[in-house]
Amino acid sequence: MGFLDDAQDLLDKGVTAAKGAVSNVAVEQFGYMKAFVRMCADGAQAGWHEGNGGNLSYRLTLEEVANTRSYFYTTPSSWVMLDRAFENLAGEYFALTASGCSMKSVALDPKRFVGIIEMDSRGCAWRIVWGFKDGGKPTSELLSHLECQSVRKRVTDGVSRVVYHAHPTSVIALSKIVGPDACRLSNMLWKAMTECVLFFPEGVGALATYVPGSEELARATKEAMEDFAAVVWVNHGLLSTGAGFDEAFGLESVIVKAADIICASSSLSRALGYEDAAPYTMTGEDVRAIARQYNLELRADFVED
Ligand code: 2HA
Ligand code: ZN
Repeated sequence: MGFLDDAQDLLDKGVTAAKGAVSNVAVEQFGYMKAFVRMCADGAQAGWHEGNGGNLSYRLTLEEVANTRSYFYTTPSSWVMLDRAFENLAGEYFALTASGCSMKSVALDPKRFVGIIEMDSRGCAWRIVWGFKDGGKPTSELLSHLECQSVRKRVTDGVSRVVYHAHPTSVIALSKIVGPDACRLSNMLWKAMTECVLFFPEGVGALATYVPGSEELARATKEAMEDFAAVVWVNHGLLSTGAGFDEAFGLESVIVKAADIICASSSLSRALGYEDAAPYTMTGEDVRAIARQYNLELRADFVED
């Protein structure tokens, strides 16, 4: 190789390295990616993500895609076919946590533990355009995320962008007692504290025990998400959705707090020898009164007195 060839080679490598270095920094500096990474850390800090439990997805806005595009891989991964088409997700881009990653590690190396996928023009295949460095791939619950993203996008006229899944102890404990009964679960949560009906007047869905990551779980979740912004997976955890990161995390936090209160008050009442688990708990009328005052669309047929 002559001097000129060597020089060109160095130049090519330098340009590639420089672009890589810039892109590493840049995508992580975008507001949506910072918020994504912070939410993973917040969930881990809250104790909702033992081991590699939980996952997060975010549907990028057109502006975010335009700003991020120059940092996408020159050669994206090959397309991965899905079993069905998600027509209303055609051409969308999603940031997702990586399969097997621990939420507490996401902030340490976002380009490894987060990736961005592009959906093809028919919504029936995806490919990696950024992140998932060192051979990573999207969360094992990718199908559930796509089903939720698709339904929530439709029922909220495009407003919903975040799907968050965590394993909060009290919610899983409560799910063992209540089971897959959305009406009973919603009543218990609404009546645990006044904040609940303000956050989820439509109630919370509840699904039976399914194999994590399975098509059956994704399909059942899709049906529940037609009616509810949050769904409990019995014996497994909780999914919350929202327009932005704060909204989805806020919804998750309110449900977890209500479940904490139910667990705490029932064990306190037992310890004190009370017959009733919570003699002063809210009534159906208390729930209706809050909904009336704040003009909320309460799922009135659910409310039990
Ligand atoms: O391990 O939470 O539901 C990730 C999960 C699967
Ligand atoms: Zn899980």
